[in-house]
Amino acid sequence: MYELHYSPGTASLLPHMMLRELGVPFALKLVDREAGEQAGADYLKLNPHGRIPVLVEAGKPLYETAAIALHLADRHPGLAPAVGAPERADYYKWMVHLANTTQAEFRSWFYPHEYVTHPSHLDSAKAAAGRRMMANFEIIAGQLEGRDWLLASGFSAADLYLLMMVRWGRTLPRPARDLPVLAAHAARVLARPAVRETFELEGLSAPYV
Ligand SMILES: N[C@@H](CCC(=O)N[C@@H](CS)C(=O)NCC(=O)O)C(=O)O
Repeated sequence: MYELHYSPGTASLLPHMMLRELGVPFALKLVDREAGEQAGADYLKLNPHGRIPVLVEAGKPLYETAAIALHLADRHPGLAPAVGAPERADYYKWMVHLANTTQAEFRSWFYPHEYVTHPSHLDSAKAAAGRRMMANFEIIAGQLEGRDWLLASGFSAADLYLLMMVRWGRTLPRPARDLPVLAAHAARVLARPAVRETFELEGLSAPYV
């Protein structure tokens, strides 16, 4: 059985939604961020970077949100096009873009102190991160225009990833949900019972994005 080390609303939200969508058994292990548990010796054995999430499978820890997501989608059918299918390339594009650009950029929005050497540069670093994020969301919205899901083949793990990004994007000067295409997409994903259940179990309250 899988064990998901999580903290409400953080990057663990993606694998948590996926596990519920896939209907596979798993146990949740809360990482107490307030107490700094992610930097403690026990957690560092699971992820030496001290970041959430970690998925433990048969005693073996796997870290990096996207790696966990790709692995779960490979192990259990339903959230990704088959290997070799035409939409598989788009699936890779979205999963990597959301991980490598959108989520990575959020690190500089939420943790700007990691990106400057002097506190006087903090506001500027955060403002620049916000600008990059908003531009990124505009491009994603343009790509999604006229369709229900990111992939032509239908709903996939990439849509869950985008929902998590749009949720985090509610803190930007112009929230991601202000782009109507993204708000409509988020509403579609949030209408899924497994997604609602995940949000409720994590104690996340509306408005979700
Ligand atoms: N690239 C990592 C980043 C994960 C990450 O930044 N997680 C945040 C929560 S959303 C975290 O653990 N923050 C605590 C910290 O950095 O001390 C991944 O995708 O797993």
